[in-house]
Amino acid sequence: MGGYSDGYDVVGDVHGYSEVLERLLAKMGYRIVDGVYRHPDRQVVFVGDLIDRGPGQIKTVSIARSMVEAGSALMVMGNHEFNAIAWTVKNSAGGWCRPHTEANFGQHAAFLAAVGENSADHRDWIEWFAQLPMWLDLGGLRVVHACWHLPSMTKMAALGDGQLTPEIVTAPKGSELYEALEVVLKGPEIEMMGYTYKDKVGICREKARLRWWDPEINNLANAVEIPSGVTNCNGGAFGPLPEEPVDTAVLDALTYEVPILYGHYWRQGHRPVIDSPRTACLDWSVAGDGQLVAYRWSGETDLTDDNLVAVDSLA
Ligand SMILES: [Mn+2]
Repeated sequence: MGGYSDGYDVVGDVHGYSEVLERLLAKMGYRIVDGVYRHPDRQVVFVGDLIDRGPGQIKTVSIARSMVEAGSALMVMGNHEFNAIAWTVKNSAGGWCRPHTEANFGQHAAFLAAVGENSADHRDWIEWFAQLPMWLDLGGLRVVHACWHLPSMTKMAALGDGQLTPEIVTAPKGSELYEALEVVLKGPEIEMMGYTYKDKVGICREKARLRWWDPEINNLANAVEIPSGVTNCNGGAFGPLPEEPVDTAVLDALTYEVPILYGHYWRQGHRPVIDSPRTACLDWSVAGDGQLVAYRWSGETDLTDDNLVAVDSLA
């Protein structure tokens, strides 16, 4: 087996679009040898969210798993793999860790239908998801599904050294452990200092997504991402937010000394671009007629747009 000395090809959220994944792997020079996609001197890293939404659920996870087992890929857990696990686990109150609501079922229906809920195959895939690392520190490169956030990672690592544990899966909503998992797999949010907005399903939000990937953030106005076209919770125009300094504890938790690659954020646009020389999102909405994107990293300390490779979802 090769030494993969030339670097990592980090692949964004696939969400069951196996045919698009196969086109991306082929474009990067991966070929099927003994039933497994391989490259003579590079290795894939999946950022998580292989499942839900698309037409090739089992094909997608089978491609990734065969590559991981053969050593031609690594993978971190996405929030969709975590939710798939939590869907099958009861909490101490007797309910499901991932509540079986209509909305949650809708998000997970394509995978459940493809695998057969409660089948032996279903149990086998859940076991495989459960042993995935929640982040990978590859020396000169860090890979995580949503956010590289040291305080949250430290809390979880104290239990499982970067692996999921039953305590983390069953942690009650609002607990420190629950919040730590949310930050790493779904991304951090911060309070808007009394400002509110109504989200697309009509829920009043007092927190907004933190633009953690931007090393320049320093005030409320530039630190949060607000969906376009929202109103405040009284129905009036939202914002503008004040340029008030953000809590230094929020900023101190972020780190940019090594490039960080992640998915999760449903970026859109004709051409993928990096967020900064140390941060790049690889989720370009393949499930929304967007693109499947990889970053081809070969040891550089500053990321560049030139190393992004994309294939269209519709082709
Ligand atoms: Mn995703």
